[in-house]
Amino acid sequence: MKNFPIAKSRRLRSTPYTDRIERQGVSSYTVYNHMLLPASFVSAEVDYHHLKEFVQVWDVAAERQVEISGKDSAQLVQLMTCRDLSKSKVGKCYYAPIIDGQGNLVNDPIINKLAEDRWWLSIADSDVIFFAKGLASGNKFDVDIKEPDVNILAVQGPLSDQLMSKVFGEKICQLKFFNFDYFEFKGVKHFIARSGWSKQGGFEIYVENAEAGKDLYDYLFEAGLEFNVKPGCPNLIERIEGALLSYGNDFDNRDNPFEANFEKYTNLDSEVEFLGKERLKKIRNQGVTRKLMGVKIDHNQIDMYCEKTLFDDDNNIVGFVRSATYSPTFKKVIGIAMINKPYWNSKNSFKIEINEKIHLGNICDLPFI
Ligand code: THG
Repeated sequence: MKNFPIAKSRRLRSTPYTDRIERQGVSSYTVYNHMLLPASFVSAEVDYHHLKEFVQVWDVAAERQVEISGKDSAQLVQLMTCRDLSKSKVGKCYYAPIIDGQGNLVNDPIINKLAEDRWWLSIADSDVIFFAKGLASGNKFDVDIKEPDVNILAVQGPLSDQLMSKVFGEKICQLKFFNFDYFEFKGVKHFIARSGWSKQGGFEIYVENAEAGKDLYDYLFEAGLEFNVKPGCPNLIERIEGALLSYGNDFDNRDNPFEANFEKYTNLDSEVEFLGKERLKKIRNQGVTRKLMGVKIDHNQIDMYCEKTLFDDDNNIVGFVRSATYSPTFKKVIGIAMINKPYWNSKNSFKIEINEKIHLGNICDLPFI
């Protein structure tokens, strides 16, 4: 299928770093939260090998923040997620599914607890702010809800501790996974978490002052020369291998948290109140009839513009591939698929049509690596 350039406008928002990544050679964009999100620089495969060996700086400003503050903020945040936040602590980040009244998924943000009455929901690609405002109005909550101008820079890759300690000082190496703290660069304090949408390790800098952020961006490349730093972005190959899920690709509002393997973040036995709780208890008791699993396909190329159906030998539907890519590590196509229960045994094989030809594959557990 032919690719087309994307027509920019005010509605398709740029980031404070857009002119920089364009100078550095961004080669494709995707759209995320109505904002430009880089999708490749050299190529997904070249970017992938570099990410696994060195360190990259990513413009992930499209991971927007929904700030919820005020007297009833903790109650509203808890109402939106099936993860029990009653023992949550300031300074910690919580990966937490957002659920609607039907028990279906709305988003999968990282929830950052800034204070007992101030939260940032670092959202995936759906309009959580209107969901939050609707719930606040309907419940007459005393809260303030806004999208602050926060533009995240992620530093990802095995050399990220070395680069970050050179810029922010040794202390940053003590920061634990999914914790945040404030670190200074040129007199400006930045909110930094040890997190990021790769399995290679790293940090996310929640830049609140765009001018200071651009200065920091440039310095990361200057200081990173000795570590072979390059511009990068969330990498399709790396994130599928590590099974980092993507709302809108792997799961969406048709799916519940059990189907999306979010049991770990679904707490139905505590006292906290959230949307869809009774529905989710029913689903848990009945058990789900499909869930996300891995697939490996004996082929070297796949385009994913829509779900692709998997069939067994009798042409029964096995499931649907939702994300896939060629993996240079496995030397075949790997993907994340919604698999029907009769086929959960990971030895099952299937047929799939790619570019009018039938290929064979088999089901496997996630993650791949
Ligand atoms: N960072 C920030 N905001 C984000 C993302 C991010 N918003 C959008 C999107 N990514 C949200 N989705 C995810 C998905 C997975 C993870 C983080 C955000 C993730 N998962 C860890 C894993 O699967 O290994 C587990 C985390 C845990 O168990 O606590 O990191 O990347 N700011």
